[in-house]
Amino acid sequence: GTADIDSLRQSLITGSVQVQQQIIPQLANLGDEGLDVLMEFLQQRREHPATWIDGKAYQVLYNSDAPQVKEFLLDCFPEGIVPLKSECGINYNPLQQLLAMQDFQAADLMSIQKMCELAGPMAVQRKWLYFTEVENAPIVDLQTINNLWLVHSEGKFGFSVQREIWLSLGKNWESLWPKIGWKSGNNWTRYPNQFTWDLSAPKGHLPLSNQLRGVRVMASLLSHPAWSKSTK
Ligand code: UYC
Repeated sequence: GTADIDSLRQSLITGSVQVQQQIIPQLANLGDEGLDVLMEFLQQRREHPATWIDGKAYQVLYNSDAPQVKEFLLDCFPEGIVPLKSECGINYNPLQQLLAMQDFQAADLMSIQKMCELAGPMAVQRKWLYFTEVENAPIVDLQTINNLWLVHSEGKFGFSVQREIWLSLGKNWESLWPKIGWKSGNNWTRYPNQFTWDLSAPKGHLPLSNQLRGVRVMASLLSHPAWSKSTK
């Protein structure tokens, strides 16, 4: 009833991240009144950079059929909650949509596609990257891709997450692979079926970088100035 909604609304606004995480799905199950609270919540937080809690609330709304929600999103968040900044006119909305739907497998492929677009038509045709192309990728674009992953994965997935783990392991690749679920013992995780395409995956599991041509591309990516504190 109304009392439940009011107390959930209060906890959503004032609660810890853990509390908020539990309340969002409860509101999602309460029909129009729950959706109203989630819309109000997103609206009120829009001055601040989106967090993964905003991501959770947005995902509920994005996946709702309610006409008033569709209108609200078109009005207030036509391109999602992460600013889709690009230095070279790349459209990141397809990536934001796949992540909002939590289709991590398609989002992973889309990320590779967008990284190739960043590098130019040769890379788009080739469908993979040289490490020099990654080195030259614009900071804002990489941050946009990364922020989309962070916000839509409870902060679990993204290049910056992989970088933190890699740094914590002294940049040791052989320690990184099992930690992020890309290798088990002597066996590489096989693409695509052995990867975990949901939030039960280990931290840093996605997005993938194919290691078939060696680690230099991923080394360039994780060393990119996009992730150094001073530029953020
Ligand atoms: N694949 O094994 N991967 C592909 C990964 C390796 C291989 C794509 C990641 C090891 C082949 C993605 C891992 C290896 C293809 C990834 C992984 C290997 C392929 C699709 C764990 C063999 C077919 C996009 C490190 C021992 C395509 C793309 C080709 C595809 C990702 C084999 C995203 C993270 C060393 C044969 N693998 N990949 O890049 O290029 O094609 O022939 O990393």
